[in-house]
Amino acid sequence: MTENRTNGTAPVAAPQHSVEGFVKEFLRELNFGQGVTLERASVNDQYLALARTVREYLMARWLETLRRQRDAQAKSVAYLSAEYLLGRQLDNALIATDMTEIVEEGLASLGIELGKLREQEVEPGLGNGGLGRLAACFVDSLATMSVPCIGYGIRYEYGIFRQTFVDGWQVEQPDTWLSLGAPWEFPHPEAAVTVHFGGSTEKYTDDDGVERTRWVPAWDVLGVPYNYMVPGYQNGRVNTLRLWSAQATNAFDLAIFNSGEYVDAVRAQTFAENISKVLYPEDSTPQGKELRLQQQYFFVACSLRDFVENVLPEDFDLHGLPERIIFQLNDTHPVIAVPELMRILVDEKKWDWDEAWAVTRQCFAYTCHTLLPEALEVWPVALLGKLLPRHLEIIYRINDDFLAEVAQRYPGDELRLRRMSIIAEYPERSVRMAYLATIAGSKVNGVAALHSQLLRDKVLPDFSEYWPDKFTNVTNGVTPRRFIRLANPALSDLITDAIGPGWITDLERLREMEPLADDPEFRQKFRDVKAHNKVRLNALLQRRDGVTLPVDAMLDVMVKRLHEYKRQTLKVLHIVSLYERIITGELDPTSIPPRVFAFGAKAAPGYKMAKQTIGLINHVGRTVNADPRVKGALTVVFPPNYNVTLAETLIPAADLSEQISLAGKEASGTGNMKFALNGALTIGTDDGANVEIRELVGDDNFFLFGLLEPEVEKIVAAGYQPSRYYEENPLLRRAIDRIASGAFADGDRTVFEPIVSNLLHEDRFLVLADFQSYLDAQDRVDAAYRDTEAWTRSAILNVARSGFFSSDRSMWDYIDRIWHSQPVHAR
Ligand code: Z15
Repeated sequence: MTENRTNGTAPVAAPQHSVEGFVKEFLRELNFGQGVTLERASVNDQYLALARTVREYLMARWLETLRRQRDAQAKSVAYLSAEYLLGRQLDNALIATDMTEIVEEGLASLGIELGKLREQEVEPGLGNGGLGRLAACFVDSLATMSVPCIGYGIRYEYGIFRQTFVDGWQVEQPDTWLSLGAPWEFPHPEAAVTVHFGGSTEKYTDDDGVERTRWVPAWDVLGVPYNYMVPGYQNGRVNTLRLWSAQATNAFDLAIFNSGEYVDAVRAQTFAENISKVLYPEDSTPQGKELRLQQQYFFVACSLRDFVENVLPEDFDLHGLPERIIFQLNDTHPVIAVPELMRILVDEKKWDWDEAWAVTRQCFAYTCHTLLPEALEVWPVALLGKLLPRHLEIIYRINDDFLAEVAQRYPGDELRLRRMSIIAEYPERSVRMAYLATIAGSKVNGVAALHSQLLRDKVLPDFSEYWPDKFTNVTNGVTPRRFIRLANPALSDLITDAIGPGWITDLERLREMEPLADDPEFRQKFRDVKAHNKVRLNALLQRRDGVTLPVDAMLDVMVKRLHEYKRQTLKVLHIVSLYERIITGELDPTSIPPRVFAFGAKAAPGYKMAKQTIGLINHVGRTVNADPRVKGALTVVFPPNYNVTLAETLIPAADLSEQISLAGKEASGTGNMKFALNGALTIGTDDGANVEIRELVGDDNFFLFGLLEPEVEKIVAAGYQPSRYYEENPLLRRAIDRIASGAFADGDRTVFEPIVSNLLHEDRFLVLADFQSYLDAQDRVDAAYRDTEAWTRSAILNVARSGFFSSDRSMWDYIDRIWHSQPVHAR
């Protein structure tokens, strides 16, 4: 016990790294932490005690990491993200500490099954989709690479809603992820930060006779930091994720209490706490709600204050800020940090404007994640000015200075000034956050090669002409720890047996497997792994949803947020077409490889068309699954509430990965990478990171279809008419007619009428234009799948050639092209 004591500066020691050491600590946590004996402990007691035990193993590393980082005074990355889609923590902590076997054995000696306790954890779903999951992968990689990083974000009390289906239609339930205890978080109420809102600004003359502006806010809230461990993979390092929770300030309460309005005071508290209450469930379609702007400013103001006052040493000269920090803006959600830093430097530290701007513009870099115009955030000036009057003034000043510069470079080019202004005039006066981010950022990057190109050419052409060197690309990646090692233990063991364990932190080494693609024995083992993963998936779906799937079928998977541009409808048309051809006797069901079509998708609760599509998938599924004429040949499954946890079992079992967005619309995609790395072949368009996947794995090992981006542009410019395709393609017509006939809605033609008429008369994302090409590609899939050996060879090559898509590589690229920071290694 004495070696666990500390004199206050030396870090604590971890419990003994042995079965006995673990069991002792676990029982101590059960008795003293949970207050129960082993025989009375519920599964939740056991899970909480286990989580607390595992985190003790990380604690010494965490404290040591923080100490070393302070000593090194290295440049840190502050990742500013409104979302972190973390997934379950227990398993990741176990692989990071290499404790899985010890824990399994230790628990077994107490009659407890580790698997049971794993299942007990509710994942923190503090994100919507790709953008939030990317943030989680990035902080994992930085910890594993020993790069100093703090992830800043919001501790939503309710994460992404839990999706249920009632009669096949999506119904949302609140995500009460905190209700059974939160063993992974460390609240620090004593370190709370005050954030101000509203009010007005006023001019005054300071002691040196300088004219200045100050903000006189109207109300404030407290930000309480909750720290989470971000363990590196078996490298003794633990970084920090700091999520902010909103609370009422005492002063705020007191004022109202003093007026005797008890009920108002309590209401005021709820008002403050609303700020971190719930994650906005829109992915790629911002809602422009005042509460959302409050959330954004809230977490950004807390984070800047925290970094400047707590992370940096006392008396740090902020002129040196760019040597110590880069704030990476994950999309425009945290861009209000730019005027906030200016406000701190100019109003609080009393710097000159130009001096402050010179520092500020070195401290930020901006990642754009979209090409959809409707996804680019704009805030009405009226709203922003009401909530953050001083920030609006600062934005105006930034804009005036910038436009003056542009006017100098392009004299008389009035139109250009209007195009490049941060302030849009129509349809209402508003702040274009992407422009502010681009002007303030030292760098601007897209998230895949094609996306970065289109960002330069289509979204920000004036800016890329003005600052050609500001623009760069960093192709996204995914963490191989969670998405291979943890999600696919069978494949991980097979790979490690073949090439050793180095691939887990150096994913390009998967290349060493390439020759094994030609080894029949290895191919058999690879197929055994897939088969095993399908059995595992089936067991999960049986437990979770009570469904049973055929195990010998091709597993064809489309999992991602429901969005029209992603074109789940195209997949439905494929299924309906096959179904229709079989029941009309045109297609012999035994002539095609049996397929299971799996979907996973949440729709934003207010997104009507997306919810219709969910209803359609479920109704088609119900009809197809109940029809004896296609039994065994076609099966549709749509487990509700697709999340990180389900992805971890679903993706390793997949044979075919559906990445079928309209070319030029999906910025990158990251699910596409997870599938390739787990040995699924992709059927996909020339879009986002699909382009790079295809280049790497090779044309023969990828099913490409659909229009290319420039062709899409041409067709749209010429006036796209979807009904033409309907009239000219009998297969397409038959599939659409079948839906229109009410065949999937008990004969009711009205139910899916909105989808049908949207396809025929609008079809913004050219589903009908790509239909035939998609069907042809699916025929190639069937043909390829029949040649088992060739298919397996392709699958192995997909794994071996996808090492580029590690988020470790993405992080090296950020360091290289954007951050110029250095790892801090042990000692
Ligand atoms: C989101 O998840 C993405 C973009 C957004 O603009 C928003 Cl608000 C949310 C996704 C992209 O759609 C996807 O293509 C990309 O892979 C992901 O971000 C991570 O960059």
